[in-house]
Amino acid sequence: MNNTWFKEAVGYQIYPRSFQDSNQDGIGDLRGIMQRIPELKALGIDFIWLNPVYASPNVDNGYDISDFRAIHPDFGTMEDMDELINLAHEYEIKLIMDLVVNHTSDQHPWFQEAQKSKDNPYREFYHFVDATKDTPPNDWQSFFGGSTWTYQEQTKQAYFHIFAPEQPDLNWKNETMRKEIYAMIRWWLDKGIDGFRLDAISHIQKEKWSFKITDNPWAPFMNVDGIDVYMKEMKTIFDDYSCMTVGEASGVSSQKAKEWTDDTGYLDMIFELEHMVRKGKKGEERVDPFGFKQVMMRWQEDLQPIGWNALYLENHDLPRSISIFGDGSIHSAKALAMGYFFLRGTPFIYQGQELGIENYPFTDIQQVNGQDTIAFYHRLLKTESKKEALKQALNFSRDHSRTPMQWDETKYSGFSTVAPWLAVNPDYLERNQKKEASDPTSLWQFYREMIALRKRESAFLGGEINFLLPEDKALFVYLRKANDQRFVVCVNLTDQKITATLLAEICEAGRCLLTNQTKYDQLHQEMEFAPFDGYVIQLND
Ligand code: TEU
Ligand code: CA
Repeated sequence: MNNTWFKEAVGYQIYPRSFQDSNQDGIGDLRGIMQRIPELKALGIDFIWLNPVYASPNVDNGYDISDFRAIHPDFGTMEDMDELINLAHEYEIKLIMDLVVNHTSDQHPWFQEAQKSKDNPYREFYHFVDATKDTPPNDWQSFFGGSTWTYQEQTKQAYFHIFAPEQPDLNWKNETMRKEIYAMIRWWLDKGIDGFRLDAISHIQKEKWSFKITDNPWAPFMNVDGIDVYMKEMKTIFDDYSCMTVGEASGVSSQKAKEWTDDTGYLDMIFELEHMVRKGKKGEERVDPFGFKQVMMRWQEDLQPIGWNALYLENHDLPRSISIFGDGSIHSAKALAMGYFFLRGTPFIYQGQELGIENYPFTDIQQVNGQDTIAFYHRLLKTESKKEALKQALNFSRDHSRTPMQWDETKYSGFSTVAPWLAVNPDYLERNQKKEASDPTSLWQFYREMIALRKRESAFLGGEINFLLPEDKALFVYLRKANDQRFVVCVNLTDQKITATLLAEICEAGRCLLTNQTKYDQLHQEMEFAPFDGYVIQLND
């Protein structure tokens, strides 16, 4: 099916728990999202990716699903969901949902049945293997720390999970299980949603249990051979509905990504997880600008001309980009924004990124919600002081991005009128949607302009991309071209002042379309850049 609307679209990721509370219980919900659709429309986005809103015991904030066809009461009802889909569509905003099918919750009826006995028909939906209390079937390690196996005395077997023990992995070899999942996928698409973000999808196939881990502890479940069978099977459903699909595909290399995102690929695009390369002293690791640039160039080049990229700087699993990549200033946030937004692919904005929300100044582990951060902190305590353990754990904490949205200057930032489930970042007084919408120099306005510009110029959509100064450690420079139109994007990714020698090719006369500096209409061959300066310039024909 040839439906490529997503190539011209800009996505916006909503973390429902923290977006807008409509019934004043401190938790964001579906009706809250409905209230804020006009603000999203004003920004200019085309589709929403909604993090999980399904029934869940919330061991992993909704990524442990106990009923795929039910809405968690915190978020509202199925009627609310239907209304949200309709309302978004009225505003010509599409909506995609998270599809979490690597695992379920241990409270899902399938798993509840499965653990009853060895001959329960649902046993085969999961991975159960003979073990003893002290000898798991192998030494594989989970993403959240600790063994991938949890032993059950009753049947003298252990079950397999690559995340928390409360998230048992589904057995994709089982055809009955797959049919159930496919029926569920159709059920949601029949409701009228426009596609899915496929969670942890590169992990559904596992190596044989005898596989020995060497350097990469997660190798036995990273894009393992044989995954194509399941991906192709799923693709037939996606094609039936010509819906949009983006996979979270860690471990899929940029070379392999073609199989995933080419015209005949399993999905429309994938999120790679390589570009937020961190470097520096423990606890203070920042994104390495040159590492970022190299990863981006490789992915862009490897997927050109047929594959397609999903572009992002933030999501609900990462700290805030302005803090770990920029220097906290709006100036730096604008530079980062220009750097990624005009690459070849579909840009995603994570809620609050467009406002410049920073990492939360946590001072105590009690303030943290994320299980992974808390577990990491306790592991660190074995060798580090409390202060050091906190610093290191927070440097990677998911909680920074999960604080409530900042809508206005009122108490609790317009998110709620009661204390929210996670504290509001104190920077809300300066960085909030209402204030920024009325300030022409704000980051929110800058994003709005970027979105409009991207839509106006086809070179940013279908055009080819060429990188210049590939060896330069600070400057990220690329050209986009289509139908005789040429655009240069030139950004200093570092917090250092630099002088660069630019190629004559990009210093021709033109017109500055976007910058966070003085508007030069022409770049100079010998040019000075203050920290995080950036320009988007259209060269004359
Ligand atoms: O994250 C998955 C995830 O982090 C791994 O797939 C990733 O490959 C690994 O950390 C590599 O470094 C998703 C969700 O985004 C996250 O919020 C959930 O906790 C997780 O899946 C489990 O469903
Ligand atoms: Ca609520």
